[in-house]
Amino acid sequence: MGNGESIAGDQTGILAQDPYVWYRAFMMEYPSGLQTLHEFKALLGLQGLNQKANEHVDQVYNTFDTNKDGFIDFIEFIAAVNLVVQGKIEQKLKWYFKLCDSDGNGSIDKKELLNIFVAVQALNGQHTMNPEEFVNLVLHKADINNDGELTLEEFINGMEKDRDLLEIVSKSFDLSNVLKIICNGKQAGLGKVKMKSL
Ligand SMILES: [Ca+2]
Ligand SMILES: [Ca+2]
Ligand SMILES: [Ca+2]
Repeated sequence: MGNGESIAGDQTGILAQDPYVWYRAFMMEYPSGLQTLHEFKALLGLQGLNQKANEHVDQVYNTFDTNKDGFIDFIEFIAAVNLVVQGKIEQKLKWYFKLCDSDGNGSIDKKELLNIFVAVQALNGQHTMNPEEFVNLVLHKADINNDGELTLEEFINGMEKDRDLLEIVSKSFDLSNVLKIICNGKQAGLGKVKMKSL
């Protein structure tokens, strides 16, 4: 009985489906087996964003596109689903870190944290917390050496030590809504079938 799964433990319904269900949904929506950045944005209703917001959405897309060929294929999609839905906390935290560290220098500064927080909120269509507040809280609790940046170690240790912080960060970076939209498609009949089992 690990307690590592409790964060995603309240996810039921579509997100608890086995990979075959995800596979069918993905292939129905993307018969070529590939999803482009354009489709990703169209599906989530993210056209016409300003340049900055656009860049952050690209960044989220790029973390899904692990082989960097410009498409999200089914394997990458399932990897993202597994991580977001069933991943162990440490895996998720590493992924969040990667997501935040947009210049890839191995630490997250205030601006990076702020940008990605705003981007993920936009993707999820939810605004649960003031971005400034969020960033200050995370830095206040996790920036052990007080240099205004978080290393991977500080980030992970900070979350592991503080359950409340972990919960806030997990909720804030939770992309399961995005995955739900991707898999339910726009008006897909498949989505309706699944709703019954919720
Ligand atoms: Ca790819
Ligand atoms: Ca950085
Ligand atoms: Ca630091």
